[in-house]
Amino acid sequence: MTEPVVLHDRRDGYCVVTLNRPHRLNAFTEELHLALAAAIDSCAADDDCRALIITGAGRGFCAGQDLADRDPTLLGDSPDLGMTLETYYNPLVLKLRNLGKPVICAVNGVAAGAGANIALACDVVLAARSATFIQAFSRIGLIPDAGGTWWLTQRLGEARAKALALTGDPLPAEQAAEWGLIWKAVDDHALMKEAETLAARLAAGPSRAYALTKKAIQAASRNALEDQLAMERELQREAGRSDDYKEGVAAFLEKRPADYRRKAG
Ligand code: LHQ
Repeated sequence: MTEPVVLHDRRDGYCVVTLNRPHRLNAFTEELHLALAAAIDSCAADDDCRALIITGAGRGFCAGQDLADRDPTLLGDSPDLGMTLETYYNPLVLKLRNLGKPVICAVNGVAAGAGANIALACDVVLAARSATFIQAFSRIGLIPDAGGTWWLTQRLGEARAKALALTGDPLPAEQAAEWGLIWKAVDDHALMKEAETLAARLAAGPSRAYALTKKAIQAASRNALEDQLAMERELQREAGRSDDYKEGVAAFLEKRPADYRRKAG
């Protein structure tokens, strides 16, 4: 029996999705794209899944596009990589950004090419101290994709974005955290424990507020302050009408922990 290319594990309140092509450092094939998209969709549809962890099996997180896979390369003399992005990578980035639940990426090892940029599309990125982020594209005559030109420029500024993209040099996890590209670098052996603790904590939190927070923060970079203030007003109006807000305030006043996972009613 062949191993599934994506493992999907349901825990109490959250899901763990593991890219599972370790012999190829979990590089993306068409099959992996389809399985990952299905796993994220299943998390989206599952009310008991309140947070998602994405990680990789083996010593790498993801080496980007599988350069030996049929889809992008065997399209004759003039392959249309734009079509590959349009069909697989761009929808994946938007699926992660639009998922109304926190997505934690546990970067367990090297994250290269589109593998680095899919990690950076997640909401909270934790990385093993030994992991590196490599904008490997320039090594093979491509430009950063899967949002790479956006994440790097937004988070690091043009100087660092350009140097990382043009050189393709590995950025160690600790440096990535110091520069604000990711949330945190943690000891290798502690990575999954830390990701799971965070996922459990977020799964117990106010899920509606998390979804709205994600939406507002993602809109901030394209909004003028006035527009962002207006958006906060609308989203806060919505949050203020939620059961979670009622529960949060009641718990505060009653000096007890809030129970956001209770069933309404
Ligand atoms: C791989 C790969 C890989 C296949 C390691 N493919 N086998 C979008 C649209 C359409 C098309 C094009 O691309 C894109 C976006 C992209 O992602 S472009 C960027 C694609 N990725 C890369 O260029 C990275 C290629 N990999 C590497 O540079 C190295 O493998 C890194 C630096 C990630 C890790 O190096 P090492 O730790 O030394 O590992 P390794 O190179 O020995 O890799 C282990 C095995 O995995 C090896 O196979 P083997 O049979 O020799 O054990 C590699 O061939 C295989 N592998 N990446 N992307």
